[in-house]
Amino acid sequence: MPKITAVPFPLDIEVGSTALVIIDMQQDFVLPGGFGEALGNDTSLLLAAVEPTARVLTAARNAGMFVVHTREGHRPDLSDCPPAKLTRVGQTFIGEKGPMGRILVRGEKGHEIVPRLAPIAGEPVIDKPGKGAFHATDLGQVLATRGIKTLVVCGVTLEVAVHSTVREANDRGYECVVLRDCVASYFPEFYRVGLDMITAQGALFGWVSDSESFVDAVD
Ligand code: TIU
Repeated sequence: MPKITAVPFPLDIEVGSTALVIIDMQQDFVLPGGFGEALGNDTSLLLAAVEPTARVLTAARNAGMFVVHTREGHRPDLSDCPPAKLTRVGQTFIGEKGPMGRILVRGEKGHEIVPRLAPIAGEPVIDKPGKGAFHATDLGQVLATRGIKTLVVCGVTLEVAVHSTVREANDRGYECVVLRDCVASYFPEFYRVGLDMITAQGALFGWVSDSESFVDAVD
């Protein structure tokens, strides 16, 4: 069984019971003109995660590993967007028109996954209204159907959707490995501390590894 080098200790990852989960690598977060920039962030910080994730995606596909993509966004009528999310601190960016279409709305350009990481046939795309990928989605069912026990997690942002998903997954009994160069944050200190919080106290939420170790493990 392949073993992946990781912090705080190496982990066995059986290809057949492991899924690569790529969280919210959408234009709305990673490119200017979307939700991330509307919130006042420098989106260029997130682009660093795209190429390492592309290498991991290729290795996973070559190994025959199950791949799942997620997207954060809402129905065009915003009926699945809680008022508390829509109007947080007086901000009403969600549903507004921007250069990539209506922000965080399904079917709009900004909602799409960046072309470099585009899903292919056989890779489920989980549309989620929240930050965590299990909340109000069928991700648990999709993973259970495949007998998945371990999640290798990439995506953005680390402290928001990635952390929410890893915490949800950990409570559901999955072992989660976050690849440090395949996640990113708009805030360098959140990136550093966000990774530490996953592995602290003996992998309380999961493990942290990197793209090269993943590719080596499944090669
Ligand atoms: N704002 C921020 O850092 N992230 C989000 O709102 N969503 C995700 O992380 N996907």
